[in-house]
Amino acid sequence: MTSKPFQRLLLTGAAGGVGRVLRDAIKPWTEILRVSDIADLGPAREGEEVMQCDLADGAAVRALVEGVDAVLHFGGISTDDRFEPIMQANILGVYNLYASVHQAGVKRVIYASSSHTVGFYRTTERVDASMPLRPDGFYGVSKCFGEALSRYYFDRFGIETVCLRIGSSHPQPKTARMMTTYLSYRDLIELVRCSLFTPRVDHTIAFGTSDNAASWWDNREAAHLGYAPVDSSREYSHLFPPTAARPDPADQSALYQGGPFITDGPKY
Ligand code: 15L
Repeated sequence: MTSKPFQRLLLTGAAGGVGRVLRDAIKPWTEILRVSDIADLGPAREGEEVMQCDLADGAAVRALVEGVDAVLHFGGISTDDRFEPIMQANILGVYNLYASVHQAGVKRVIYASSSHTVGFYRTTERVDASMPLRPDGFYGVSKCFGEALSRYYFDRFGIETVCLRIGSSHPQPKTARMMTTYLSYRDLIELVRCSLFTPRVDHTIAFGTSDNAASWWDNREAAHLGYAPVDSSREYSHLFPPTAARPDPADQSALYQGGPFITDGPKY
């Protein structure tokens, strides 16, 4: 019997849209997959451990991380919201995660960041990982915190993180904007695989999109991951045909990369 590359991986946020996809996809890489969410995950499948967990509960997160080889952190709130729930799930939650990772001696985290860390760049601009953060709401701000915290844990303790600035990972693009930000599930899995298996990643920030016709993001600083997308939003161009019409200058959401996130917040 051949053994798998990892003994135990932890996937947080396993009940979410992307988490459900990863739950199936990463199982072949690990003897035991520990899955977690604040929501019910149902019974453990073969080779799984299920641990329901509120990321704001430090002791629970400490137990969650114990004994794992690496963490895929996809838990927390995945869209804009009021500050209080964002603070609990995404800010306190990611702090609890890194404090636990440090104390448990875990060496690598794959962190689901977001393109909303830079959503306030205009759609006419091209953004790379070295450019200043320009979040487009409390959600984006919380992801900036996670990127900064993971940088600190790398600089101080050498704990490696790949921050994935995921565009829009859905079965297919749902809006014209997502023709640029689309990340197919197949490419998402490949990006996570590269992030986990590349021998040395230090602290990397990678944009997560498929090979779409248009892009706002320059991924050269993540080239060492060897991520090569195979899908493209082109196959959905019949749903959102390119148009020569200029965006309405009064419509802020059409002018900035964050799209509707720009104008949705702040929520109080
Ligand atoms: C995100 O960060 C959300 O998690 C996702 O649901 C999408 O809405 C995506 O951004 C987006 O920008 O389309």
